[in-house]
Amino acid sequence: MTATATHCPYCALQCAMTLTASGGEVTVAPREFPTNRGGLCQKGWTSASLLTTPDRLTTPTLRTGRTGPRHPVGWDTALDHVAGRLAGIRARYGADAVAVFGSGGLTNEKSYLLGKFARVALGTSQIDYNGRFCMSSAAAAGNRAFGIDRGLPFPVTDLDDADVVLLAGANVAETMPPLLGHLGGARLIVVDPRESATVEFARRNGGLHLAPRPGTDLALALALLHLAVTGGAVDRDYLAARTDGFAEAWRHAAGWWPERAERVTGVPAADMRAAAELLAGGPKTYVLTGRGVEQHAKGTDTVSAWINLALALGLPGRRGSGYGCLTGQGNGQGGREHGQKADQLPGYRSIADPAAREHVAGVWGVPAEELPGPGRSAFELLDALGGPGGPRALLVFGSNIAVSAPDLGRVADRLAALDLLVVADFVESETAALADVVLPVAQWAEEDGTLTNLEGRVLSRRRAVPPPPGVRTDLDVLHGLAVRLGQPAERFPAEPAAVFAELRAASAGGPADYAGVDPDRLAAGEALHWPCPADGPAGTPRLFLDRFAHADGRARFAPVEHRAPAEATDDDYPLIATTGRVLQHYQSGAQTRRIAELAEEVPEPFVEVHPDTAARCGLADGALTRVVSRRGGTTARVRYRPGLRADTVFLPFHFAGQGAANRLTNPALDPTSRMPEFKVSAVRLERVT
Ligand SMILES: Nc1nc2c(c(=O)[nH]1)N[C@H]1C(S)=C(S)[C@@H](COP(=O)(O)OP(=O)(O)OC[C@H]3O[C@@H](n4cnc5c(=O)[nH]c(N)nc54)[C@H](O)[C@@H]3O)O[C@H]1N2
Ligand SMILES: Nc1nc2c(c(=O)[nH]1)N[C@H]1C(S)=C(S)[C@@H](COP(=O)(O)OP(=O)(O)OC[C@H]3O[C@@H](n4cnc5c(=O)[nH]c(N)nc54)[C@H](O)[C@@H]3O)O[C@H]1N2
Ligand code: SF4
Ligand SMILES: [Mo]
Repeated sequence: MTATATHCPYCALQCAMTLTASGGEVTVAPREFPTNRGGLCQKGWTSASLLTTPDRLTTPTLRTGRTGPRHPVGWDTALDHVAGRLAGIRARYGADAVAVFGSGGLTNEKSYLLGKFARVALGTSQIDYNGRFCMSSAAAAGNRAFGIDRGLPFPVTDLDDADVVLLAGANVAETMPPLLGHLGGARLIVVDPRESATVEFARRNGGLHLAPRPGTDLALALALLHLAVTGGAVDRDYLAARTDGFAEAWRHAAGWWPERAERVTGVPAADMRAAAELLAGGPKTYVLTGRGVEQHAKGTDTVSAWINLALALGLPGRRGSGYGCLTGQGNGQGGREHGQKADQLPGYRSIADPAAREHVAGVWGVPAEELPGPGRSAFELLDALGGPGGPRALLVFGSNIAVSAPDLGRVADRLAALDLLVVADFVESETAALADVVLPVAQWAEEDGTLTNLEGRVLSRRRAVPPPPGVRTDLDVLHGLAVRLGQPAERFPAEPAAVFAELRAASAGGPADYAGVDPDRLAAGEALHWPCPADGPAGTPRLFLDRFAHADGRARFAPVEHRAPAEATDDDYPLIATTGRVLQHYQSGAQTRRIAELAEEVPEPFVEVHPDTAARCGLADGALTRVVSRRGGTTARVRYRPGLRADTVFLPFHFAGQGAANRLTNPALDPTSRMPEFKVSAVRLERVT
């Protein structure tokens, strides 16, 4: 029996657990750690059962034609085939004809090597990742306001002492349950069109629920800023000492008195006043945002509006208060720092910055002028596949885009237009099912690696069991392909420790500096939060206490104005569909739909509908309905939800096929972050007979 201290495979809270392997079985036990304090959610508890799932992939498979079944082949055959096809497509159409899609679920080492593989071994600019669908709006708004993007600029345990916490578009009771252990002492203000599990939790502690119409948070945040100003809650000394741009931001908020915002958002002005009063009282106050405010065609400006409110109240950079964005995927934070984003090089450097290119090219041993420039963002990349001037081959690592991308009908057409689709996964995801080549890779408990949690703290995940025979790691796959594409073997190490050493050098001096993240100190469990420069102190648990990260050290208000969602309701599509998560399932469901205990609890697609709305549509609780948008339809079972706005329905996006919520969703993109509008689609409900 061996016990291994590690962390959960799923979300950004990265709860600590001990895995015990004994006779082919692996058991999970929670482990004491500041973020989870010995707690785990149901997904964490059941996570080990995926290690022995009966449909685990263990043999590479490929087909030579564009259709027909794939056949099992040896690794050499599979990698030779992929490398040969990639080289051929590149020779014929140019390097940008090959594209790569990565993931915030990958370890830091994988994210780093994937970005290097794309830029150096493939020479392509066409790489982006699923984090574009996840936190890119908060990242853009954070960079704009603070000059840096770290989800929480303070440790989670700081929340323990909070008096008031505003949670906008975050349902942490289902998406990070152990986080509630840090919120029990605070009055919560939850902003969500639904009476979510988090709202129920908030109510037990005298909290408030503001339920805006989806896509109207920007107006709500402007109104709360308006009330902060008219109520005298603005911290004028802080504004003068630490910020710029308040006057411009106020010019917009001045027009958003509460009664006007009530007409747009549906939130009673009295509730806004109650929230403003709570926020003004504090004194230990936090504003936290999640995907509910980000996944909009104006997500960046919406997050900026919430940051503006936090700045006006003087919260960021003050001990015991702050603004933070709740990162989503296991390595959602690290995954956006090491170069798998279209515009980025390791260390959170810009690929357009000549000095950054010189530094990273130096570490990689290639001429800087050979590095490609910025590529397309995730949806734009998917939308270009197989089209004129678009990529003709796609490699996917750690994402199930056939379920999780917006407007799935359109994405399916693009995937079908490719000459070559290669997917590395450990199960036959819906995306793998479409692939020409599927490469079976190791899972989280079968390999070593580091991740960076929602607090910017770097953690070690450890190998607890060997992968099944025949399975390779993602790093092995990248190594094998790079060598076949003519790269020197030592340039693409397959050992996580060697990759991490290189990552530290590549990140040195960048905003996300990992140079001082010493593996021995990590292994000893030391709390190392980036930036962690080689010669500096041991990491930075709290940012902004003295200065913000802009060159002048000051934070910036963003002059943002409300605007309507990209798509309007009308007589044919009278309701708004919004989408999100349930406790039992993770993302596209590729993992959790295979875990019996979770699949039994939430076995099938459903749509939450207010009983009055359901009655108007002639739909009983439990009836099947077809939810139809201007792009497509999905079939789901009606669940009465009295605590939901009557103009809104909610669908989880964890299901595939006819029940996939993303058949409905609108790929309207935020102009800055290029985040799609997952949270607002105009729909109608039809009866299914
Ligand atoms: N169980 C579970 N946990 C997860 C995940 C998972 O798939 N399952 N995924 C992880 C990942 S990658 C992420 S990104 C996080 C996401 O974590 P959250 O952001 O908490 O998740 P969501 O359910 O997408 O959205 C949160 C809430 O936003 C609300 N909402 C919808 N539209 C609007 C709107 O216009 N305004 C406002 N204010 N709210 C709105 C929804 O009703 C929902 O309750 O969760 C992480 N944890
Ligand atoms: N409608 C709607 N759509 C959404 C969202 C929403 O709120 N509403 N949220 C968006 C958000 S925030 C996110 S983060 C995305 C997530 O959506 P996806 O990117 O699809 O994420 P997962 O379902 O986690 O897919 C991970 C896949 O990679 C595999 N995998 C896991 N770990 C590894 C690994 O280390 N290596 C390899 N090679 N494979 C691995 C898993 O088995 C699975 O098949 O969905 C987005 N889509
Ligand atoms: S909250 Fe997140 S990290 Fe913790 S056990 Fe659940 S899924 Fe895993
Ligand atoms: Mo996410």
